[in-house]
Amino acid sequence: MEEASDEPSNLPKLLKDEDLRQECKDLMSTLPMEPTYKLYQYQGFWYGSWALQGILSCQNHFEANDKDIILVTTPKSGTTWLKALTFALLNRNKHPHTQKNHPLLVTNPHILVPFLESLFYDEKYIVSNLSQFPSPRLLSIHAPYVSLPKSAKESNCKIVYLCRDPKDISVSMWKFMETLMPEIRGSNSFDEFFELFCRGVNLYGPFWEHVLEYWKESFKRPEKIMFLRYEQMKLHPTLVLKKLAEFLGFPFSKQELDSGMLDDILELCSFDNLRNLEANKKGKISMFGFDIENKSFFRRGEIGDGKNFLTIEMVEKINTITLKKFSQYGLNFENFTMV
Ligand code: PAP
Repeated sequence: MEEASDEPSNLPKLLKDEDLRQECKDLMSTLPMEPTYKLYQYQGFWYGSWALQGILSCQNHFEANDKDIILVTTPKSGTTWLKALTFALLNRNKHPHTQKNHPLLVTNPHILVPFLESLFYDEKYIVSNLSQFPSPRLLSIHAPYVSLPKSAKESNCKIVYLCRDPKDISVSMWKFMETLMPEIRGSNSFDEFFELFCRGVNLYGPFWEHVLEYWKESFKRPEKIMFLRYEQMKLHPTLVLKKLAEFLGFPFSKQELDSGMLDDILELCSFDNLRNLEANKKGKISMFGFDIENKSFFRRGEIGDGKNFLTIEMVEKINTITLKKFSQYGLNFENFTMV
């Protein structure tokens, strides 16, 4: 089996807003803007200035090749988990799960599988480094399908798409934002955020359109796009990991399955294991314009936690939107058949 991506080095230092490139500033001045969180609407979806610059650079400069593997997620859908699982899966020969200093034991998954938007924030970095990633390059992005770089759509690179029940996403996103921007805490702040979320105005929103684009594409090109839900991963982790390995062209052999390797990888990447590692309890990672504490990627890791925070009215509201947008496409987060 061919070996896969290992740790990329020298991740770029983030620039500040005032350092945005002129092309991005020029574009921003023409785009609709949401003032509370300073989001800009580009190609129908909402971005912070830093992500917008990253997306523009990706669109202009990223050249996907047929061997690339790109993990696409709606924010707070389990990106960190999917990164860990895919990294462990692809590197299982080079880094057996038994390895004492396995990269996942000492490094946050977001370093091992970087976001393209974050890499492309600094064009200089990308030109010099991305070509040096080992093949297959394992990368990630939050971009909607419409804004993916052309080469990612047209090449035979594989795309694994992950989303999650929007009730849980809305709460997970809010809790994450509170850790990044403590100043947003306040009695009415979540209500305002939730209203905007329901109107599709949030990072990489509208959530429902983001999901539907990939859902439809996954039927048109099932060999290229694998569509996953966080809930499937939680309820059927063994089956999902097996299918993921097959989809990516790195299936588990009978011998590997008999040895229990699949369960070992699941254990390595489990919420409790990753959350309790020093590498994830401490330290920060610079991306998307923030210094983000590694521990903020590990909060509850459960299905249905949104209901503990949302009012009955909020649950009804978001369920109604989801039903209206998704039911005609046979898509939901409660009652699905496995991949
Ligand atoms: P990102 O999109 O900003 O990278 P992402 O990793 O998608 O974040 O979201 C974090 C969510 O995944 C958190 O959900 P919660 O807020 O509802 O708790 C986090 O707890 C959960 N998560 C992280 N790692 C795992 C894991 N190994 N297994 C299950 N869930 C996980």
